[in-house]
Amino acid sequence: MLRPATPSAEITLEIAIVLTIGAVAIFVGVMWLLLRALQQRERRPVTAWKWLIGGGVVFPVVVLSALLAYSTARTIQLLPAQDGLVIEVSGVQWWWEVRYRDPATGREVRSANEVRVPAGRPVTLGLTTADVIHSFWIPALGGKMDMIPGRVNQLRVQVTQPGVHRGVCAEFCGDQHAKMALHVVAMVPAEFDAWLAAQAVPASAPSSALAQLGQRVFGEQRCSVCHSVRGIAEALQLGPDLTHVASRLYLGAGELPTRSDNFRHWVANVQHIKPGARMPAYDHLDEQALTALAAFLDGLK
Ligand code: HEC
Ligand SMILES: [Cu+2]
Repeated sequence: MLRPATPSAEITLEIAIVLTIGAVAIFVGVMWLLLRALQQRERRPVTAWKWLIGGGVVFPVVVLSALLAYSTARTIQLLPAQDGLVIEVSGVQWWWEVRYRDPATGREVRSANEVRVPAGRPVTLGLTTADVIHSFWIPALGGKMDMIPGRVNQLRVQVTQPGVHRGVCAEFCGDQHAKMALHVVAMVPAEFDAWLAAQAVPASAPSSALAQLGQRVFGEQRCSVCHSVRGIAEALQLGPDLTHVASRLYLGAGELPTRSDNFRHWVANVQHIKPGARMPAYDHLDEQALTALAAFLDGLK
């Protein structure tokens, strides 16, 4: 929050600072008057009315009206311009589904746990949920918005500079609520366009023998009931789309950095890493099957 990455977050921070300084100044003033009053022995009833009217009516009306006018004027500037780019983010126990539209074909491109945006361009995030109420909160972007069943709430953001910002679910949503992080990755616009075009492409068939074995294990173990790998397996979307899973920064909603050994660790120990997660652990698989699965997943760049 203290390092704002969007113009709206800067405005929010400025309002917070002004209000805090005002509150502290008034508090110190009141305490000073209180101290003076306690020290004063003699009573002077003549000035009491002045204090009541001045300090009790005139001062609060003037100060609160000024602060109201200021914060209203600033809050109106919070909304960036509307732009064509819309990204849908859906909260799921306990991860985030992210959907883009491919500008070339108009088709939907699914990803997870990571919202990529072009820096400097306004983006509208359509926020909803697949199950219970979640809350989308990226402190550096300002604003926190609930994700409510059957509704799409809009959050408009414009990230100034390229960079990565971490966020969390800010509404208790069950067992693994605390392990439900997501990242906003702001990219140079040209890189973003290239990235989105690459995400829209289906997964390519694995080339190494190990990864090919991994793809077989993926089919045999029925991972494809829950996970789509576009071009290889179509699923019910109960779990994150894995078409380009290896190109994401983290696995399991911010739990593990994406690395080959972490794919293996995740698949075998998901119920230790995120107890209660809606994916069974595959600790019964042998070394070779796990290594092959990891090679297959790691190839999904
Ligand atoms: C019953 C549905 C289901 C099955 C079957 C399933 N998964 Fe999952 N998987 C999930 C869910 C749900 C998540 C998200 C868990 C979370 O982060 O809370 C997940 C997450 C993952 C992730 C992390 C993805 C990311 O972007 O964070 C990987 C990798 C993964 N699964 C691989 C597999 C593999 C490999 C198999 C088969 C051996 C498998 N899954 C079987 C539901 C399933
Ligand atoms: Cu949540």
